[in-house]
Amino acid sequence: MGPDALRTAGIVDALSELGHRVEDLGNFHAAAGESKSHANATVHHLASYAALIAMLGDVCEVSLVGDHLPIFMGGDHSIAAGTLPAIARRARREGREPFVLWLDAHPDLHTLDSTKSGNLHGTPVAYVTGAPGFEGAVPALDEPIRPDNICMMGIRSVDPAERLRIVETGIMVHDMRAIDEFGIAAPLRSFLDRVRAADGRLHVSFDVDFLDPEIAPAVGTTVPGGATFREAHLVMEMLHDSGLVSSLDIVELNPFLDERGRTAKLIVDLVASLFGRQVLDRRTRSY
Ligand code: HAR
Ligand code: MN
Ligand code: MN
Repeated sequence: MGPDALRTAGIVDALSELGHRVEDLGNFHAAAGESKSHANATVHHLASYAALIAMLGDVCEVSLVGDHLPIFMGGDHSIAAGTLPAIARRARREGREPFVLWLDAHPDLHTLDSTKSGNLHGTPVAYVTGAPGFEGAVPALDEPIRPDNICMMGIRSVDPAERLRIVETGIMVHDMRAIDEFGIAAPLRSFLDRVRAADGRLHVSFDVDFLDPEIAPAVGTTVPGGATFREAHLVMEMLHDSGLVSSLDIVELNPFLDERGRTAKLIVDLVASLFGRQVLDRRTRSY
């Protein structure tokens, strides 16, 4: 229901008003398939996860054409296990490196073996970076995304196995403590400088629980102490100014948990900031 809530909250009009031509390809569903068991018995919906990844491989081929900037609206963060490999394929066809800005309370770095909840939306980053244990269970990756090319922000809920993977892989993680101390602009600017220097193709994966639940209650896994209204808008405004973003996921919005659509409305406003809505017509400049 997340995508329909964003439509109702006016995502198409908001983007059109900014001068973009918007094409809504509608909803896609993965065939549920036979159930698939795993040695880790907590893992559930594995067949649907595998089907989702395969289905998104095809959908992404259709939407990652020309200079289109696709917005993949979930659903939960499992969709990133399908969008990221497709984006990486497209980047490499152009001779470029894929880069990912991961905005989330969680690093989603569990493997099928390490997850304790069995919730597969906690695993996409492990899968796309080529962590072991996915072989045979889900479609094989052509080529993993380099952990060096991933920057995470807003992180504040990390399980022990994920902590280890962060150390092992060297993924850049700006947790909320770092953002409190240094602000959100400096680490974002330094990541964007790296993407620009590498002529990288940048994908933004936006989990609604990146935001503080006081302003965005409509998520299943609320974690207090998230990004504020202005921190989130600033990220989006800086991303727009950078001109580097090529694709976007919006995930984990659960309208059943919303309060009169206010989370959906906030997300639409944030997407509008990413697509060029400004307070004043401000030239990009540094101070
Ligand atoms: N780490 C937790 C688990 O594995 C929660 C991860 C899934 N929730 C998310 N992901 N919202 O961003 O159960
Ligand atoms: Mn997530
Ligand atoms: Mn999350």
